[in-house]
Amino acid sequence: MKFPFHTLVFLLLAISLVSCAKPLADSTDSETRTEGKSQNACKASLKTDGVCLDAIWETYPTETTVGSLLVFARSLNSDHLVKDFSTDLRVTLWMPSMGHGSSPVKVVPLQPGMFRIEKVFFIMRGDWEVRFQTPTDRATWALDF
Ligand SMILES: [Cu+2]
Repeated sequence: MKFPFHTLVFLLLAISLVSCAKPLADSTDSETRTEGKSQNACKASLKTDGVCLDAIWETYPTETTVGSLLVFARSLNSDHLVKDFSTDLRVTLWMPSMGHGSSPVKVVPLQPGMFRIEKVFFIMRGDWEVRFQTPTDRATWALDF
């Protein structure tokens, strides 16, 4: 069975248009995602302090080894490090579904606005909270381990 020539041209054109349209749609999507990401990167918002706590794993914990977390105090209004952020940051681990904590972590101030949270150990798999507390505010980062 043969198609008329103009049908073939039309089909090829349609296919090329579809294949062109996809990357364009993808790039629009990824731009939106990138914009959203900088907001999502705020793991815990200290709204009274006006500080967003960004956190990245330096070492991800396992069921038998401790992890460490780098925490950056970023201004809620800009992407700037809050260089006078209180060094009196307290951090605890909590499993909300079962109502228990874990062993104490160690908060190491690296420079104003930057901390390393050491000895992060989750004693079981499941839902956990990293609870941040300053003298004037508190915030929680919920995660699955
Ligand atoms: Cu538990």
